[in-house]
This record gives sequence, structure tokens and C-alpha cells, in this order.
Amino acid sequence: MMTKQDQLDDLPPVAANGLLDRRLFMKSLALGGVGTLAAPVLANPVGEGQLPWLLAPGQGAQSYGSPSNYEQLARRIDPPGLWPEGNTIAGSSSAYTPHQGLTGTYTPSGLHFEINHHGIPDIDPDRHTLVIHGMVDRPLKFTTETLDFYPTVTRSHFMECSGNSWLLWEDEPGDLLLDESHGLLSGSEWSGVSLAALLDEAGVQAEGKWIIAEGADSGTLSRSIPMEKAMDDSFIALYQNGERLRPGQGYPMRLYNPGFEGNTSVKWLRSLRVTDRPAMTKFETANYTDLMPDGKALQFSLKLEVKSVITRPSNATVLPKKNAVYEVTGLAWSGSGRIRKVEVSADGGATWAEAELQGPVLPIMLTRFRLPWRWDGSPAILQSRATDETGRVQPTRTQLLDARGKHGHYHYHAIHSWGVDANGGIAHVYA
Ligand SMILES: Nc1nc2c(c(=O)[nH]1)N[C@H]1C(S)=C(S)[C@@H](COP(=O)(O)O)O[C@H]1N2
Ligand SMILES: [Mo]
Repeated sequence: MMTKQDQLDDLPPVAANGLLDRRLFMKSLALGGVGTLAAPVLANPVGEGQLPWLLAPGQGAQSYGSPSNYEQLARRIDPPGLWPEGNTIAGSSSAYTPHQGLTGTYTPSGLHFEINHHGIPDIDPDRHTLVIHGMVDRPLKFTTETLDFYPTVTRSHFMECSGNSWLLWEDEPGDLLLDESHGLLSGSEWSGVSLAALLDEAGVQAEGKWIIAEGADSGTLSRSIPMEKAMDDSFIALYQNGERLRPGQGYPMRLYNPGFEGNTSVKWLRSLRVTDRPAMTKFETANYTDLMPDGKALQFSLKLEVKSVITRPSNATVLPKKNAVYEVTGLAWSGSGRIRKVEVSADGGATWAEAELQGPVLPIMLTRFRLPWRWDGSPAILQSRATDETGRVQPTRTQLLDARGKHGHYHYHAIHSWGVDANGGIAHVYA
């Protein structure tokens, strides 16, 4: 009779170092008897004992639920170093999404990342308005309540700061956890009002080619948005994951530009001024520009690239057992549309196997991928490589540095690598 180990040894690899067919988990489940074949079998035998929570009634429900106190790993961090020295602005803060502790594609609202350049304003929605003015026939003023009466647009989209992964421009990989390297990325369902509908009502004049969006934070963060984008798919978000926006996400209203760098999605939106040219604000001149190898800087590099990262296993865990099949899973996303394909490598990019994508695959949204991997106990380098529906392929680190030089700060999107050692330890490496 074939033992479980024989069956494992029999599985045909689809790429080197133990990558298995992406349908393995489904197949072995369907076969019933071998349902546990693909699992690493780590469960402990059933024990005995009276646990304290069995002995007395627990607490009542809260008016607003919160996660278990035991889940301290699924907490946002605000690592030092993001805000350049000498450029510290009162109130600036950030919060990074802990992807090493999450699964799925929607980020819990309380764990959505935040970048607040001038603190989070405490806005009374009854005293907040949005004005559309400048090169329009009819300047208009909206309250949150009036916007609630417009037809709803609802879309699932990722938000990414173009500064996400900025530490990966450094020469040394650093012992970065996933939140530190990829935590300026989250996914949500956003609901609100189409910007094109509001602009049509105001009547944009022929010379109106740009929109200057301004926030109601003390530093009034402002960005210039091309009219083409505004008329295409931008919207005013009022709700996130079914509830009103959180204060840190722009309560009571924000601009949302799908697939554009997060900075353009102005929070606490108070003004949209139609102009014939960009405003050249601080956030599109001094910040959020890309220094190129020739010393010149790219401006208005607004669209986000195709990118992916393995979220599990990661350096937050140690592989507990050799000769076992693990699930390699992660996230892929692109500012240009849907993810078409994600490939996984266990040998540092020499061979690749196609991963299973969790459906539905939505445009400009996080897409989860999964692939079974049989770890035989030898060192391995795990990588993922995403391709989007426009054919854009995630570059290697070398390709990215060749194209962009070594002094980048924004738009790092190269293939990411986890080095696995013989003891199952995992480290962030460059490969
Ligand atoms: N008014 C205002 N809008 C803002 C910001 C800000 O500081 N003030 N931060 C921007 C940056 S840099 C990013 S990446 C996104 C982040 O959105 P989030 O905090 O909801 O994740 O909001 C953008 N909109
Ligand atoms: Mo950002």
C-alpha cells in the first residue's frame, strides 16, 4: 500500500525546488481519502483540561466590535524614517498594514494604511463643504448630505502610496517584515459619487484641462489631476467597507483616483478647482517625483505599476516541518487593470510555476494567489512575479535598478524574495 510519504514523493513538480500543480489542494480535497495529503500535518493530539472561559459567562457585545486582544500581531506600526529629517511637519504620521498577519483581499478598515502629512483633522460633517469652481459655468457647493442623494458608485480598489517599498531602494535588504516593506498598501470597497457627474453639473469649460484637488487638513495637501482621469473613473468616496470613511481615510469625503499613486487621492476633500494647467504644488515638485539616473526628475508619474509579494510564508514565521506541502500565498495588483497571471519561483527565479488566482479578479484591486510547495528541507528562494491584463510584467530588482538608477524613493515594484534556510528560517533577501 502507498503510504502518505510515498504519495507525497510521487507528486510531479511543475517547477524546480518543489513547486506543485496549483490545483493540488482542490484535487486532493476532491479525492476525499487523501484530503490531508496536501497539508503539513501539524495538528496535536486531543488533550484534556478545563479552560477558564468554560467556567463562567463571558462579556456582552460591544457597540462597535474590536479584534481579540490576543491578536497583537495584526496591529499597524508607524516605523521611524518615513518623514525625512529636517522636513518634519507637525502631526505627520503613518500606519502600515500588517500583511504578514492577514489573508483575503479586503483590508479591515481599522488596519487600512494611513499617510497623514499634517495630522488627521477632526471634521464636523455639518460644517464641511466641497466646492467645485474655477473654469466651470456654474460653481457648486456640496455638503455630505447633498452628496448622499446622488446615485452611488461602488468599487473595490487597492490604495498604494507610491512610497510603498521605499526601503527596498537601499543597497542592503534589511531584516524587513512585510508591513515595513509593503504596508503602504490596502484594499477596500469604496462607495460614493462619480466625479464626472458632478463636473458635468458644474459645466467644465473648454480650457479646463486639470483639476486642483485640495484637502481640509491644516497643510491643505493639494494635487493636480488630469481632466481625462477625473472624467474617466475618479469618484468622491464617502463610505469604506460599508461604513462612513474613517477619520484617517478622509472623513467625511475624499477624492479617489483608481490606480493612481495614493497621494493624489486627496483626503478631507474641500475644493476642486478647474484650471488649464497643473498647480505645481509641493507634492508634485519637491515630493512624489522620481529622480532618474541622468539627474533629472520625472513628474506626474501617477499610474501605479504591476506588483506582487508573497505574504505567507514570510519572515514572520518559521517552517515547522520538512518534507511537507505548504501553501505559498500572496497579493498581486496593478494600476492598469486586472491581474492576468502570477507565477511563483522556489529557486530564485530560474524556474516558475503558475499560481491559482482567487476570484473574482477585479480591476485595480488586490488579487490573492496560492500555490502548493513541497519543501524538502534544503535552502530555497521564494519569489512571485505578476503580469497584468495589459501585458505589463513585474521586473526583477536588477531590471528596475538598470532602468531607474539607484536613487529612487517612489514606485519601487520589483520582484520580492524570501530566502528559506535549512532550518525553515526565513529572511528578506535580494536575489
Ligand atoms: N488631505 C490629505 N490627503 C491625503 C494625504 C494627506 O496627508 N492629506 N495623504 C496622501 C497620501 S501620501 C496617500 S498615500 C493617501 C493614503 O490614503 P490612506 O491614508 O487612506 O491610506 O492619501 C493621500 N491623501
Ligand atoms: Mo503617499
